[in-house]
Amino acid sequence: MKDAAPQTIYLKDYTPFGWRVESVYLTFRLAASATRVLSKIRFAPNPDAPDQRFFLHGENLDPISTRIDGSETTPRAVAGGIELDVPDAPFTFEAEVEINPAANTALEGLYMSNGMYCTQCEAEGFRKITWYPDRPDVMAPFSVRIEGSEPVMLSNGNPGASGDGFADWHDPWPKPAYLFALVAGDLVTHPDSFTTASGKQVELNVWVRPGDEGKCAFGMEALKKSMAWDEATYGREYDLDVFNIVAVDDFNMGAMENKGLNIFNSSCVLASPETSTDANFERIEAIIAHEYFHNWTGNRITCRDWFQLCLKEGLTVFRDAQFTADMRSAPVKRIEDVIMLRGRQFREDNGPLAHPVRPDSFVEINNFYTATVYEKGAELIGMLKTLVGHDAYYRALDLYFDRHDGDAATIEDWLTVFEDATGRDLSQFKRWYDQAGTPRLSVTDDFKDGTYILNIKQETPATPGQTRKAPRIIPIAVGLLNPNGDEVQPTTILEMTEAEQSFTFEGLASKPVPSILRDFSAPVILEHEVSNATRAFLLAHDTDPFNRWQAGRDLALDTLLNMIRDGAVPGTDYLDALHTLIRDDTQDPAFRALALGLPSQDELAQMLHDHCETPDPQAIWEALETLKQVRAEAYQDTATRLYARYQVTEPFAPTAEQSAARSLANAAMSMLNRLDGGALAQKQFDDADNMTQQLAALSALIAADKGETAVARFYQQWRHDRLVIDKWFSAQIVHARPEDAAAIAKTLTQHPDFTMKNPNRFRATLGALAMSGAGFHHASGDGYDLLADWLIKLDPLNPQTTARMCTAFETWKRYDTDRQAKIETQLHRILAAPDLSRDTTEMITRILG
Ligand code: 0A1
Ligand code: ZN
Repeated sequence: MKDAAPQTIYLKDYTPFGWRVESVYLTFRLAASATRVLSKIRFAPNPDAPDQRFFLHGENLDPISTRIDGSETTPRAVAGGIELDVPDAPFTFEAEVEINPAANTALEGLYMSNGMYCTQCEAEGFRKITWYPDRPDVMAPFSVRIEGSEPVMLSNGNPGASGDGFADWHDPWPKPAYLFALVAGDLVTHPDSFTTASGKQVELNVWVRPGDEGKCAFGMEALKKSMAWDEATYGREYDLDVFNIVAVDDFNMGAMENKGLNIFNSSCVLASPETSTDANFERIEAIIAHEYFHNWTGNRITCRDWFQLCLKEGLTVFRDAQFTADMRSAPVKRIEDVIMLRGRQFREDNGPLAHPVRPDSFVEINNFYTATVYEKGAELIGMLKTLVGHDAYYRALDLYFDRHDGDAATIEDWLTVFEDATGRDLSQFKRWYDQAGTPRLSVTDDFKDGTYILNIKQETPATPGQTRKAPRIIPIAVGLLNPNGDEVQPTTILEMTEAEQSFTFEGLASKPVPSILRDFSAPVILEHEVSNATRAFLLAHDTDPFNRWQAGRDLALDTLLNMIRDGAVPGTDYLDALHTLIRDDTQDPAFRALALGLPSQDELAQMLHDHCETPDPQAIWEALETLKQVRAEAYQDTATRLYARYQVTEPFAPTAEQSAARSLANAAMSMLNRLDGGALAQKQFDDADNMTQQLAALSALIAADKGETAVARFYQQWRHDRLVIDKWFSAQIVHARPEDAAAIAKTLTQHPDFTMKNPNRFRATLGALAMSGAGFHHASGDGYDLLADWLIKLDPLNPQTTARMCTAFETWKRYDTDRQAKIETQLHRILAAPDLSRDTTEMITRILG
């Protein structure tokens, strides 16, 4: 059966499916290149959607037989599936199809990874397994029999009978096909159990390939913490007898929340101190939580159609962020999330791929698993919570779970729940879901006779297909400090609803220093002329940790922009204020390490572009290098002291406390690395007994051009470990000098361990190049050329990963005409590749604009 021809799908065209699915019975006869899938599906007419043709999705299926109520029938092949004439009453559809998991390199549907069978059905992968109404609003209970010789054979729900060559599974909870999963292979488990609040015992497993058993304990603990947290915070209990997690090496995304059988990219679940960094541990804990939380926000309540994706993703990202904030440090998590939001989502919102949190059309839904849907979607939940308050938020969530359990819901349903629970009119808030683009808030202030006035203007630039934007409701958290540093106005939420609005604070003795957008209370760009002295004051005195960090970041940005624009030398305002902070051992070391972090090359390029200047990637890279050098020289003694003071002497533990100490010590090490010819980094590399220390040292040595021996030794030590070798690939590219990055990446694509069939390895190499700033954007155009070469090669094998990586080019209009011309040539070259996938065609077309 041929792929459906590219077609734009519109939210406004939604209609329910004409039948309900009462039950699904599937039998899988596993064979690597010829798996048979037998289905028996009970359909009943849907009185709410009469008079439709009976259509089932299906792609790349070899039909063997089809029956309706026991009688053989021949379906009509149509674009994207089949049509059949069916009775005007309940009926049973039976089919047998053959599929070829071994040939499935797209990693959607049923495929093989290292000899293991596994599935990925979100968003539209189930149609590559058998004929089915593959849409999220069709929910049904599934019973599955797996026949094969694999030692472990898993599917969703609870286990049923099993014996020689077969295993049965039954999932009592109605679910859409995208949550279907099957895994079969030679797997071993790290088992455990959890007793729910109501006393139900749940069997837990983390299934991995033999040899990886030692990397499961952390993930299992994260799972148990997540289960307990969701009970304590949202009153949500788990609802099956078993919860299985499986690690798979070849996976397009991070992980997948299939009911009762979560499948993880092995990089997002396997962890050990020797092979995983502190950042890996934190991320794994968050992703395990995220997938587990989907059991309620995604599975029990799913999405009516894919336009509503943010309903499950925004809410679940918000929930996992709350979890991490509770498990670790809330300010650190908030700062990390905002850095990520600005780096990925603001970038997206400001370019040709900008789209609303709830898009209204798409060609390929896989292209909409974006930072806007996920991360901005989560920010919207955070704003709602701020607007209605803590108690009302949890009241609304209770109502949501009560009212919509078992539903395929919409954003309208979600907002109605909040309106009903709080009595608030949320029609203006809904604009956040419908309007793309990042609002800009420009702020001026006045002070007279004890009254302080903040004048705020909101404006959202035009985005593709949306030229005019209506004002949104924006919760702006504000506090005021008096000039001696005391807080005279604790955090209060200003609700901005107009395009321009003034907010008044009375009874002040002197003009206060405002702290605006505390805790980053809305995903906006704040423009407020502030002197560097005021920023230094806020860095020292603000009671809001996010805004303290922001003040330091603004100082760094101002310093860097002046350096880039006219070669200015870094000012003492910044250097002194930062020095005071990092020297102060009463301050959280994680916060100090974050304050030492610098804006990325991409963020600086974006800033210059926002100011109508053309960013020069090389000049940005050089300014960052110069500033790092100046800081290293200015802080040498402090760095030496901090390095010694924050060595962790206890055995490695992936805790927030130890991670904080290591991050500050490593920040100190990378400063000293600029002054000592790599001696300290080399020593740390030689002595390291954990990956956080080893990788930081390796990166420092590469950046200092002293990495040759360490690079070779690292490879010898870790050549057997795929996930560590991914780090080896990317470190060499990310820390290379700009003029070398493309050549190094090219050489690495010729390394025997490079394979484009494994998305992690592909991303570790070509993705690292795409993120290397001045390396990717080197004036030679070699970076663009190399990436395009490989995207063209990857597309026939794996369209989904190819399309995602096209985003490397989304910022092309920022740059000078020479670079633009070079990128445009590559975009057209990709577009001209024969049989380019629907995924990549849509992305390149949108990027070209
Ligand atoms: N729903 C998963 C991630 C995921 C998204 C898309 C996929 O294929 C297009 C696969 C997985 C999550 O949010 O974790
Ligand atoms: Zn998710």
